Amino acid sequence: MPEALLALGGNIGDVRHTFDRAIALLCDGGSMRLLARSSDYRTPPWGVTDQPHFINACIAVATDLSPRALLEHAQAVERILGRDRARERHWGPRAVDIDLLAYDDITLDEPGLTLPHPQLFARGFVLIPLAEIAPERRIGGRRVRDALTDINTAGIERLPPRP
Ligand code: A4P
Ligand code: MG
Repeated sequence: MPEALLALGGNIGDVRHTFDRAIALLCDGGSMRLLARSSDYRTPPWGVTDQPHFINACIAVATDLSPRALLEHAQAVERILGRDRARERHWGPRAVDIDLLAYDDITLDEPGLTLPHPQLFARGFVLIPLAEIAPERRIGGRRVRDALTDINTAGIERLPPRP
């Protein structure tokens, strides 16, 4: 079955609880199965810096959804959990953002879906949790663990598991 890597981020509400709900909704026992979940990380806001810190995490899933269907499923889960794109700023605060980082070794550049995710290697808040669950994975020819050495990871803090 194909494998996909997803990134979760948010900075409104009880984000860690929202992640639990997001993962339960994404992997509902049907077309997606959870293979791995990183720790949650507290990360300084990137892009727009005058906003609360984010929580970020990554998951690996096995799925028989196509990449497009997976993205639509993830966007439906965002909406269920209160995300309203029409009312947010680009890079601004949100309850939960779910990005598709990679889907097997598929390369795609279509309206609304680019794979691998174009910003993947620029963002410590994505690469650090990803390196926890898939350090040896090569994406677009680069090994995740190696990509970590090129980026700024200042201020990113791994959170202990919740009780
Ligand atoms: N899209 C294309 N390819 C993909 C893909 N592989 N995965 C399209 C997901 N989406 C993809 O995304 C914009 C459009 O990208 C979608 O319509 C989708 O079809 P969006 O989530 O609606 O918009 P956005 O999130 O405001 O923009 P963008 O560029 O995705 O922003 P980010 O990267 O999500 O930035 N700082 C920290 N520390 N942690 C964060 O998580 N997140 C942001 C938001 C800013 N700063 C942050 C964090
Ligand atoms: Mg996004």
